[in-house]
Parts: sequence; C-alpha cells; structure tokens
Amino acid sequence: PIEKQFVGDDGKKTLWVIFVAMTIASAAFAAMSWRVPVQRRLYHVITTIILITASISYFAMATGQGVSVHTTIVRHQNDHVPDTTTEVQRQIFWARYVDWALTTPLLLLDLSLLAGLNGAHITMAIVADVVMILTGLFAAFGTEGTPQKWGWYTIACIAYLVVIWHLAVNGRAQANAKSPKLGSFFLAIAGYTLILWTAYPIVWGVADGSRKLSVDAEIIAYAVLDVLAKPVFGIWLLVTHANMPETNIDL
Ligand code: RET
Repeated sequence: PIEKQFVGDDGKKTLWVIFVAMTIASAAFAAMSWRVPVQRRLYHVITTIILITASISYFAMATGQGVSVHTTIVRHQNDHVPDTTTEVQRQIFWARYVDWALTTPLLLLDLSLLAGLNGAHITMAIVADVVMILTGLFAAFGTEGTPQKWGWYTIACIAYLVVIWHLAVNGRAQANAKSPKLGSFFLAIAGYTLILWTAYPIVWGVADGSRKLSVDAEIIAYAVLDVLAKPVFGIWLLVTHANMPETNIDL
C-alpha cells in the first residue's frame, strides 16, 4: 500500500498566518531599529534580518514552494503473514532548512555578542550550527533502514552539543565575568533558547524522522516554536538592551 503524508487545510492556513505574523514583526523590528542610534543598532539589525528571512521562507512554503516529496519503505514484520511493506510518501519542507541555515547563526550571533564571546568561540559555534542544519537536511532525505538517515541525525546532534558547549559553558562564563546583572540575563535568555531549540530535534524525530506525525501537525508544532524562537526572543532581547547598559556591545 501507499500512504500519502501531504499538507492539508490546517497546515496551509497556519503557513499563511505565520507568514503574515513574521512580516508584521519584520516591519516592527525595522521601525524599532531606526529609533536607536546606529552605534546601538546591531542587535536590532540582526534580529530584523532573522524576521525577514522567516517571512520569506513562510511565503515560499505557504505558496507551495521549498517542498519535495520523499518516499520511505516501511516493512511490517509479522510472525503469521509474509512481510508486507508500505510506501510512505511524505512532503518535506526543505525551505525550513534554508531558513534555519541563515537564521540560527544570526540568533547565535545575538547571544554571542550579548555574552561577549571572542571571535574564536563565535566562529566555532556558528560553523557547528551550520553543520547541524545541513546534516539535518541530509537526514530528512536519508534512506530509512540503512545507517544513512539516523547516522546523519546523530552527526547533527553532535554538532548541536558543540553549539551548546560554546554558548552554555563559554558564553555563560564570559557573561558572568562582565557583570552579575548581565550574567543572570544571559542565563535566562540562553536557557530559554536551549529549551526551545531542543524541541526542534524532538519534533523532527517524530515528523521528518520517523514520519509518525502528520505534515499539518508538524507545521503547527514548528509554527509555535518559530514564533517563540524568533519574534518573542527578539523582543525580549531588544527591550532588555534598551534598559540595561551592561548589554552594550564593544564592537
Ligand atoms: C534538526 C535535525 C537534526 C538534529 C538537530 C536539529 C536541530 C535543529 C535546531 C533548529 C533550530 C531552529 C530555530 C529556528 C528559528 O526560528 C536540524 C532539526 C539537532 C536546533 C531556532
């Protein structure tokens, strides 16, 4: 038998809603950035680019681009009847990985500048992050039943641990060294980021990974995470920056 896992009405509607939300947020962040002097605008600029990228990516997905059908053969082993197989055809929204490849490095740059990480740590964290996203893309299109798919996933998870190490260990130490006030803000916003980001590989595992979650449920799950990880993260960072001189960047 063939099982088709395609986007439905709820998924399409959600993609359009998030496209509109990200577009409005892009305009709001751009407007906020013009209200501060250029010397204090770096977090604003980075955060605005993150929102514009998300808006463009959601436009692609809402209009049916950046998506490909991938087939997986699932074997049902049973003691009583001969082996049967199901051909699972699933739409994979690869536009997300293009978005993530651009926006997650920028989110890490926001956090790195906040902590005052040095160039070596920033470079290693960002490269590990790009490795995580691109190997995650290969995992999504990998073949089930061979080491390929979950092998790529394992590589991506190792790269993610490298990212966490740079930010959580080195970033935290740097932020604490700058000032206790900055240290506690960094702990809060980096902790929030860690929890949200860790939800992505979990959603991936049941969606593109094992294909148990419907495409619509996947769209909704990522929609919630994307809103929390981009506009909500951004507003928290920018409002705090406006009120806490310790967050200033020496750059
Ligand atoms: C994948 C699958 C492979 C294993 C890992 C992943 C991690 C993805 C992350 C994505 C974060 C996205 C964000 C988007 C912005 O809105 C690629 C899902 C570890 C951490 C924050």
